[in-house]
Amino acid sequence: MKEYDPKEIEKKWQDKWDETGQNNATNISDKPKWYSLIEFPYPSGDGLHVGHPRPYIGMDIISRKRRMEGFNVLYPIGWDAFGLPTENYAIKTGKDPRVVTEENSSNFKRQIKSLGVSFDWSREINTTDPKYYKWTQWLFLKFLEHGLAYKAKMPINWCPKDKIGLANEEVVDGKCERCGTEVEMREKEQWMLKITAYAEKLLQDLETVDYPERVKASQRNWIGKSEGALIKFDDIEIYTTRPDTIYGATFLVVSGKEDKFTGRYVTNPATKEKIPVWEAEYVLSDYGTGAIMGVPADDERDMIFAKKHDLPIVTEYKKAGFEDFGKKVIKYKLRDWIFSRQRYWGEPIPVIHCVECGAVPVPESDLPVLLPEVKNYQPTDTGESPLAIIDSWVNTKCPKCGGEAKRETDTMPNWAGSSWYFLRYMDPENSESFASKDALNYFAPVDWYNGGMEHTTLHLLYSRFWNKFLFDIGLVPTSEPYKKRTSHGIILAGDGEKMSKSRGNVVNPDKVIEQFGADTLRVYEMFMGPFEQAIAWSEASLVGPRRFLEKVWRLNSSAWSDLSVDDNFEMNSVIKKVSEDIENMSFNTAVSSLMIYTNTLEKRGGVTKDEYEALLKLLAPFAPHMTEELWGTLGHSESVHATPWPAYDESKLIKSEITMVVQVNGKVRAQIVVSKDQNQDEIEKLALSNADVSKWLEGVEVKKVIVIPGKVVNIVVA
Ligand code: ANZ
Ligand code: ZN
Repeated sequence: MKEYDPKEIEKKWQDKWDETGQNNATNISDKPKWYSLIEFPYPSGDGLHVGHPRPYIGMDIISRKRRMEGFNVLYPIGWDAFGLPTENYAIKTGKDPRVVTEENSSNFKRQIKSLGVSFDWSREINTTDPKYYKWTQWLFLKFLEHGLAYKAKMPINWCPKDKIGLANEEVVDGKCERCGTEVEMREKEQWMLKITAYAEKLLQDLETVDYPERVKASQRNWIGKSEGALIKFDDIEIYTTRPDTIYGATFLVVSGKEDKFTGRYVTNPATKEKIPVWEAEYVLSDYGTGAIMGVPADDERDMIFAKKHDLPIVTEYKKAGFEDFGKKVIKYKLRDWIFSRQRYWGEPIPVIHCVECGAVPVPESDLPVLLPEVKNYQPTDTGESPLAIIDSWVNTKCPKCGGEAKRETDTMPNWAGSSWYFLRYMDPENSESFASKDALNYFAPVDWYNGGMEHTTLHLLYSRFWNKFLFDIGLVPTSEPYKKRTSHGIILAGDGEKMSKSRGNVVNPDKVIEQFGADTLRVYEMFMGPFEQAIAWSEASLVGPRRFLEKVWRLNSSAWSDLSVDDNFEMNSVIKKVSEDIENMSFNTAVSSLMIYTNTLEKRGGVTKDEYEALLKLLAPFAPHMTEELWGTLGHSESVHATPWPAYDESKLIKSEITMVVQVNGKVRAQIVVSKDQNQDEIEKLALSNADVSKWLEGVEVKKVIVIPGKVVNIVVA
């Protein structure tokens, strides 16, 4: 047997798998379907860093195991390629963003392929491909048709550096999420999607999906439902979640820029007393009615305000019933989604403005509305899209009356394409519809979706909204797009910081593969720590996984031991452990049990073929290339990835003999081997008669013997 050399085998098997198409899902199959999904990457100019593949490898392990379990597995990939970095690069270099996207995505593709991830490349999609965005535009028109897309003059968050309007979700601590510049407010006509119409469904249906509690909590929080009452204090209406405290309301506050007394008084409808009306910043203008009743006795912020301005505080007051005053209402913090961007590199919004007919949807037969070629991608300071200055594109005929009309020049936000991409994968070539009914009925919903925590209130909420709307109008078969969601932790650089080009701490997987091979990189990324936790990269730690793979390689001998490994506790328990760990994404503990098992086999100096084959199968999802190579050397002609996942025998999981520790007054004095059917009395006798134990019992009185089955015998002496 030759030495382990990943260079000789990895590329070879990747090409072979491409050739056989064994990683591709079929749309018609007798097998049950399984749909694994990762968040498709934005193909940046910097290429892949070692953090990108962590979720790909994790879901690859799930997907490969499912194939071995007999599923027809859909595990697709594509490119979420509209967006600012490409556009900004195009502005700087004058290069066409289409060319930039093509270059970047082919580099990403090369890199991902070299990792041996079992993606179905036959379904590769790209959100910037007109064949794709035709359907993004078509779906937008469905929202328009059903009154869920509308135009409104909105105060928007404006980033003066990126020259782009931002959704609330894209503003972090008053700063642009992308570049960190302080955000300004501007008034602009914007296209809006009415996600608020789905607030209740998005909230309720969280009960029906398998998401981590922290993901659910953050969606609930973002939707921000509260039940309260609208109560009129003369002509000022307030919103409160505590109408029962109305007798304690001693002042009223309306939203304002600074604390100030307006000079006005209104009547408290419960006490009939005149109370002062104040303005203050702590009352938000866009929540509730923008006015509150001040109940200092029960609300902390009101108390601080009352003390500061010497307002009356009553601590003893009558409690009102929830229903006594006013209308009961439900409020949500969720706001409608600003769906316009005044930029070039996005899907044109397929609407034509006619003086006579107003906003007219582009007819389906004229889709896609192609992005025109332009010379200048620079956004304008007036806030208009660069498309607005291309007269030949802007000026068109009204589809309704044929009169002079102008195209909408806003484009969609970069969240558009990712709001429905999981549907397109089911039927990516379809030119008649976004996906056929058959494909949708067979593959939907996604069975398991892994992605980052940072997308919980953006992409995850948006795509649930799109899917729910499409379900309601009968276009998709399930209301929820994803059955199960998990999140991975990010890989930090060796210095514990986030990997970034500007910090110069980025690790390129190409280099790691060159030095150690893709299988070692994969095993290392799964072994380095708990999958859902952030963890720092360590170059030095790659050696361990590499040695482990070499050990597995060396165990491959033609002289198989026929040694009867009795009831083979080890093999059955490693199968059980790895099978369960994979389902729980405890990839690190799965790898470590495989390492321990390999050491056991090596030390024993005799391995049966059954044991070795089970080891290769269990390792196959983690190290697909080397296990495939070794499987072939055992004389198999089929792929290891097409063999059945190993089963374990429950009855063999109980060891016939167990080693127990014997303690005398808490100190370990001996180890005894007992058989699994020995009873407590027999074990006690065995312990007391052991030579290493009995010498500690001379001349003392044994007070108590405690047997903890399978573990310890504790002898207490006086
Ligand atoms: C009286 C009161 C008494 C209140 C009390 C709370 C406790 P959530 O649960 O977040 O919906 N509120 C209403 N509108 C507001 C606004 N525009 N800006 C700031 N605060 C506002 O909170 C609802 C509560 O927040 C409301 O109930 C109101 O104060 C305040 F012991 O009314 B409460
Ligand atoms: Zn018209």
